[in-house]
Amino acid sequence: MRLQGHAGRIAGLTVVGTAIVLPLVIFVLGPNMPPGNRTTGASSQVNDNTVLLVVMTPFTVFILVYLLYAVFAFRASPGTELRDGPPIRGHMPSQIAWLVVTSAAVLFLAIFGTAELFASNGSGGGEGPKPIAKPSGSVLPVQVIGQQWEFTFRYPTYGGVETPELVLPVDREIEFHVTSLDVIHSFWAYELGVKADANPGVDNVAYVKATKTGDFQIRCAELCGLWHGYMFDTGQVVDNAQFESWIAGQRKQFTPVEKYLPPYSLTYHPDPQARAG
Ligand SMILES: [Cu+2]
Repeated sequence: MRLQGHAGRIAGLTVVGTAIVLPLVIFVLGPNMPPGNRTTGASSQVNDNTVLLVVMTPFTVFILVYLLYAVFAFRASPGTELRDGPPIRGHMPSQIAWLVVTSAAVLFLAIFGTAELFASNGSGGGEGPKPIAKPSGSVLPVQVIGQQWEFTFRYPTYGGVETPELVLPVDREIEFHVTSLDVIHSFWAYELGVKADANPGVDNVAYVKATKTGDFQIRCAELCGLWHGYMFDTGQVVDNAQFESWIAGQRKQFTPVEKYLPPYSLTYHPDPQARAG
């Protein structure tokens, strides 16, 4: 068979394969992609992951079709003498097509990815101390402090109270300020779609807005010493009234220790002399 015959069949099989796989990717795989749809950031990550999958589906199908086609169509029948095929010295139409198609895909993803970073106020990975993509409107700042081997949380709007629990109000834009007191940690709240580095001396800002109430997992995602694996917790997203009563209770409970806390600050520098005793 002539080369064009093979190319036509491979192209046809790729189109048919893509038409079958694409709806499965969009309607079955896409909605089940991590990290779910409990926050605006998480939903946006699911959308972006789905778009990435949709763009790569035709390429993946093409490669698999090509591989399988080659395995079956170009198989030497038993007993034939093995010889090289005729040499191929360039094929301008396919070279140009490949360059145009892959460049278009990569450029689209670069532009789409950049636009999405702004649309969802960062990727949930922390944008450093001076975020360039900010939500409009008011935010509730919540500080996340990593230390060997637990997270604590400070609420500057509520007198800088520090608590070992993370409770967030639903439908409010949260501005996490993630930092560390000792080594490098990583604040990972899977269901919120947030995974932000917690580095000593650094204020790492990440935004999130929970759209559903419920529990979420908190883990340290940076190997930070002996009890790193012990550094996990469960956080809660609750409605506004529950949040207000919870934070009032925390302020009451922690008032006696408040005088020992340093004033609220975006970073803390523990005094090693004092720590050494
Ligand atoms: Cu840690």
